[in-house]
Amino acid sequence: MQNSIVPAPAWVTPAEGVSFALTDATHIVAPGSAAPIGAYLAGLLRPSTGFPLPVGPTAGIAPGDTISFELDERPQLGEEGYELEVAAETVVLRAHRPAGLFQAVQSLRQLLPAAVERADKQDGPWEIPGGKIVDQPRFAWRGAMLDVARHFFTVEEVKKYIDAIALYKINTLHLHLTDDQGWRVEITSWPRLTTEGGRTAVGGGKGGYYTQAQYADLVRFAQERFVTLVPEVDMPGHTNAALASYPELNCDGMARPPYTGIEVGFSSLCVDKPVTYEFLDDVIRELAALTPGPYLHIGGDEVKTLPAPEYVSFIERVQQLVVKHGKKVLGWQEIVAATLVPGSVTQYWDINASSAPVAAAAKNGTKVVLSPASKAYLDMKYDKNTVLGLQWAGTIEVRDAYEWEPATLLDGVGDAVILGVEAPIWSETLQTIDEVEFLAFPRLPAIAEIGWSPAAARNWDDFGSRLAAHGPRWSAMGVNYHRSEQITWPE
Ligand code: NGO
Repeated sequence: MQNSIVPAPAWVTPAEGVSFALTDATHIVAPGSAAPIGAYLAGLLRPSTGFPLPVGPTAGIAPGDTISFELDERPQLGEEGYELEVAAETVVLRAHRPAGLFQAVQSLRQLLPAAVERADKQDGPWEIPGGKIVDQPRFAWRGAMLDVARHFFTVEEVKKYIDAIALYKINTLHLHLTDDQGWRVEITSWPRLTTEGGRTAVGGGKGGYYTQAQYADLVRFAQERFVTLVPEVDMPGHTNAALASYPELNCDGMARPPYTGIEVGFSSLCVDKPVTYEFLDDVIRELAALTPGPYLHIGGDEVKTLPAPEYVSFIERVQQLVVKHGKKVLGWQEIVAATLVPGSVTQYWDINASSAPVAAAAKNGTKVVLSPASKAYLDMKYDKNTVLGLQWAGTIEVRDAYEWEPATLLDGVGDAVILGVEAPIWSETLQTIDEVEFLAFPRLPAIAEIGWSPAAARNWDDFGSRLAAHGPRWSAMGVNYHRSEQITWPE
């Protein structure tokens, strides 16, 4: 099984000379809770192959020429592990949980020619190399983050991004929903947040926001792809859009003017006013109700205008609101200054700050998601000639994004306390999803492999040659990418 699967599976045994051919007689067998995943696979394969690919609970009278989904009893495969066996007559995808079957589909998909991703009918043959894969993730959290606050991205654009990240077994999409320049999710009890605070964007563009119905639609779309949405409402800083929408949220009772620049650190909620906590109680309650996942991200980064004790007591107060509404707290690394409730998670990002407080929090049980800005911030330029993106954490070529090891990144933050890795894209310089994709690909797959594959299976040369095969796949999917000179692209 010669393969270019990204992230690299844990264990692959090729069966030389064996292959399975997808034909107009192939059936998909997907009983019980595997049925929606069978339907998802059929939906991926039908447009380009033109085959009918019926999906049903049993193989019927002709057991050959089938792709079968099996949920099995063995818990060893965990939440997302799977086995994929490709023989001449059958393909079998096996997992303990539906999420594992979904991840198996992503591997299967990558074993087919890139043209399978096209939206219109293509010529075959559609051969899948024979062999067996046994695979499971290293880390539970493999995330991407999209900043929809600095520039707004529509529901359709976000869906396209979800489809592209799911191909790399990314299982979390963190949406940075609010910032100085815009508030992007409807809060029905505070409508001006979006009707006023949603109208701006960096550079003075028209902004936009998701109604709760649209947000719920995004949640559902992501769930169908086993991606959990993590909503972030940034606080107490990065709040100018809220401060511009409601005068009472300001200490002086005066609404702030809208902000369309890209400075950070200047805004803060008024941490002494009771109305601030009534406001946050409403926001957190409404967001929690929209969120099936366990985490709400409270931001907490870069508050330059508050004395440290006020910041700490703010975070400690807000975390109680998150708990009250049944969720766990996630926040940028600054929140570790506070005493966090058990089960909280912090996100490391700031390479210029000491990581000792993060290590100390980890020692006390706070888990860590790693997004080191100099490796995982996909809004950094590839090199000095990249037109899009920022540069404050340096430039990040594909190899830089790939060659780092989570367990040795920070002293005192080892495998046991690392929940996973996440690749953020901040959108100060990005106006279209095309531009987002340009920065995400091919670096996002590098971060995905760090999060999924066993450390011992990772190797730059091997990754580079597998990654090259994904260029034609992105072209077929209509996904923009950077043709990095570090990769020998096939076309
Ligand atoms: C920082 C800052 C963001 C910027 C981003 C740009 C964090 C957590 N806060 O990361 O507001 O958009 O850098 O790279």
